[in-house]
Amino acid sequence: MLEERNVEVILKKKGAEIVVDALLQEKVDVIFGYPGGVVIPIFDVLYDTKGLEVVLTRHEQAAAHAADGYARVTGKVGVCLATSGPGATNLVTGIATAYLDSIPIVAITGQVATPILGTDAFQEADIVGITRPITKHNFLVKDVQELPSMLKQAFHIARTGRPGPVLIDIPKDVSLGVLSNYEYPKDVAIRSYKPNVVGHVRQIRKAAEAIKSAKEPLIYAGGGVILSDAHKELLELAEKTSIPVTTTLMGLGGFPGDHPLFIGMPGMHGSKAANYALQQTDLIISVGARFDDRVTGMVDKFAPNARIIHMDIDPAAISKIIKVDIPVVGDAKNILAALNKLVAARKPDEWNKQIEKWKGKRMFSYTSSKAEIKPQAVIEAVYKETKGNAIITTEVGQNQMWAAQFYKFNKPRTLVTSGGLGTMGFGMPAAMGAAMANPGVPVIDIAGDGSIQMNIQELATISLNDIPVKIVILNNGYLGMVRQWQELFFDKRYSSTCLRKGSGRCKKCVGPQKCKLAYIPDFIALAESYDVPAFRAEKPEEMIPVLRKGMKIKGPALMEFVVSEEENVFPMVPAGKPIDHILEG
Ligand SMILES: Cc1ncc(C[n+]2csc(CCOP(=O)(O)OP(=O)(O)O)c2C)c(N)n1
Repeated sequence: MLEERNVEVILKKKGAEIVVDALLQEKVDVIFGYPGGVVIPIFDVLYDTKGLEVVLTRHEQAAAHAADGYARVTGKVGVCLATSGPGATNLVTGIATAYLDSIPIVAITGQVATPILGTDAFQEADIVGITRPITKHNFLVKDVQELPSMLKQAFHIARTGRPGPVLIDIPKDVSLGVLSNYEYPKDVAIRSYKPNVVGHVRQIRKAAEAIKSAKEPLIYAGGGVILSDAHKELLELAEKTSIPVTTTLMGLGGFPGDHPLFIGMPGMHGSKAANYALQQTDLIISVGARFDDRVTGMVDKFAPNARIIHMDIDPAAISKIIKVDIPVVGDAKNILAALNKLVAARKPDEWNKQIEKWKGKRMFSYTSSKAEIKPQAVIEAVYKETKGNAIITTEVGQNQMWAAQFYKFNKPRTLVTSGGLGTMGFGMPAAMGAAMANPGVPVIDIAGDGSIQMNIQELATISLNDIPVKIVILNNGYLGMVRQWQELFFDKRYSSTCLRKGSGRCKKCVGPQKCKLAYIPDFIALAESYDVPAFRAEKPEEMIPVLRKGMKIKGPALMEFVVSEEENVFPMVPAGKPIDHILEG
């Protein structure tokens, strides 16, 4: 295998060669990066390395998101590479995004040479210091001797336990330094880092007993189910016990979205059924979910009647926000497999009937229109056209919530979204990573007109590398989600949320209906300038034809849907309120 990948077994290697050899040994097949003075040695080695593709993004933030998207859809470690100083700091948002969603990436940064470290040298930034709170671990390599071991540790830490981003900062003299007895370590032993993957048997038994005695149990699953590939075990538990399932935004796809036991996601824009069920249940079976405040609302009023079983790989997540009764620390797949053997079967009963009533015919609804394109209708159409066989990435805002509500995620790793950090500009670069990892699978970025502009330069990357990403822009002319909050809680004072020409200086926004200012940019002209085919739909009857045109294209395409400007995301629980205080629009 190694020969095939062009790895020469020689003992004497330069630091830069060691970095690339480590990538090959870790089975990395694509990295996303941007060059600069101190990383030229590494890019130079990559120049003629076979079996490892390098994608030049147009911004380092996009490189980090692309590595993240690649990791989310494959379960493998994504890799990005940037130069020192501004290159490294441009990675920060991408690293923090991966950190909050527990995504394994290794970020490699160049650094100024060790003798001038700490002197405010040209393009020097203390990236190890800057990223300490947003990485699972980070390394500054001070000597080429340490490089092989630190690279090995970086990959090991990123992918084991609760996954997360690891940064490795390599000064230029280390990349150029020579090691005469190089060997890539086979194993790592890191003192004080031993993630517990097998849940404690006694705790699992207690969980099984609690499930048996519960009258109104509810499964609450999060991103951990997807990260640990525990979806089959989760399905088995739910079907054996007939317990309804709610998944967080990060957990969507971890349980089939069209399954009768699925009751939607909970929280701020969650389904009524999920929120009412959480408020009434007497037992929450939490699997790899972390009780984010977008889910709990007011913590003191959250799930007042419930005992809580919390299965999580990270002991620090237990009782961090909500006090837990039965903690089970370990890998969700292992724990669920053990639990499934112990748990008693349960038939649907009054509780299931009650939940069916809350669920109603449709978990989410909207008023359709013949006059204007409704954003929700676009998402429904995307689901219909793809039959659910696509990877959906999102930007952040209303577009993200409508994608979560109106697209049914039936398989794990089909939704790629920035849940924890809520990073606008995430979707298109993440889609690049997802598409590179999954040739042949349609990858669609659902975008807002604000978010897409945060990394719009990546149209160049998808165009020049012919990465077949489809971009669906829901253009409402506004930073919609913020405008929604201004409408509901700030008396329609639309301060700095209109994206029209000249609007930045409007001190009194007259509102979307009356405003006659022109919209810029012209997304179609912009995409075409990057040689990306682009289509616009302005009326409902244009929606399906435009979608079909864009989807039919082999390479990348952009589809803009001019949607109704004042559409809001409902249901909505106002921030900080108990989750059964639901606004329905
Ligand atoms: C980098 C970043 N800056 C600011 C925000 C705050 N924010 C959340 S949603 C949103 C509006 C998004 O607007 P748009 O992309 O047009 O999407 P829409 O809500 O209209 O679908 C903003 C500004 C954010 N999440 N990320």
